Amino acid sequence: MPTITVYGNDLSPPARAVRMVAESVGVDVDLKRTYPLRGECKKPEYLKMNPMHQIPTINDGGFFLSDSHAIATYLVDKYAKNDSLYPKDVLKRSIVHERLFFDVSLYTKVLNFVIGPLLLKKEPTDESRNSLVDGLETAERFLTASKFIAGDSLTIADYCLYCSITFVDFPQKGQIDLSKYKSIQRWIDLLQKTSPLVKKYDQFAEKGLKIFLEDGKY
Ligand SMILES: N[C@@H](CCC(=O)N[C@@H](CS)C(=O)NCC(=O)O)C(=O)O
Repeated sequence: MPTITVYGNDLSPPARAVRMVAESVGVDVDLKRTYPLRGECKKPEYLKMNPMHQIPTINDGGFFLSDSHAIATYLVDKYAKNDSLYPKDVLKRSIVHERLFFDVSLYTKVLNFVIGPLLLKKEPTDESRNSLVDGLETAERFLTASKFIAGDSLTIADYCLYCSITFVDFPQKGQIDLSKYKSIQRWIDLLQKTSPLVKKYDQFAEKGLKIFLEDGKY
């Protein structure tokens, strides 16, 4: 089985999404636990691998790649036995891209809403709440129109957006009630019921949260 190194940690949604895609396409992951809040991504040796100083980053036999969405597409293109997670059909692939780019902006909103207040122990600002609600309403519209986030079948965009969206309610329960978004909730339930990988990585997230709450490691 091919093995790649992933620089990430158990709590980070984009790092989990990358590990889920790797496992889906039969790639083993050697996880090097890395915590940006500890300054680990700003060390010169890390900046050489990823000038954007973020997790996840992968090393695949000396090839370094960052950004979970770029990594997810690379892993399927390089290692998957079929194209179901990332269709080759131009129209279907374009919709996957659209949703992946949407995830980039949504995850920024999630981080602003969740992590800042969690670290600073302050209530989230109205601005960060409104911006996230707007993103969730968009996701709700996507999921009202189709069973999965980018159409009728599971794609890498589901893994990425699942990790981002469930993080809204994860470190601090009840800040935003996801259950009021009926289509998002239906999709979360579907993924949790049908994907053993989703269940497995939800448990890693719980483990990562415990480490964060005990040691502030993120
Ligand atoms: N667009 C990036 C976002 C990655 C990201 O925001 N990672 C956070 C942790 S979850 C990080 O490393 N932050 C440190 C920093 O930005 O300096 C991706 O999808 O990989």
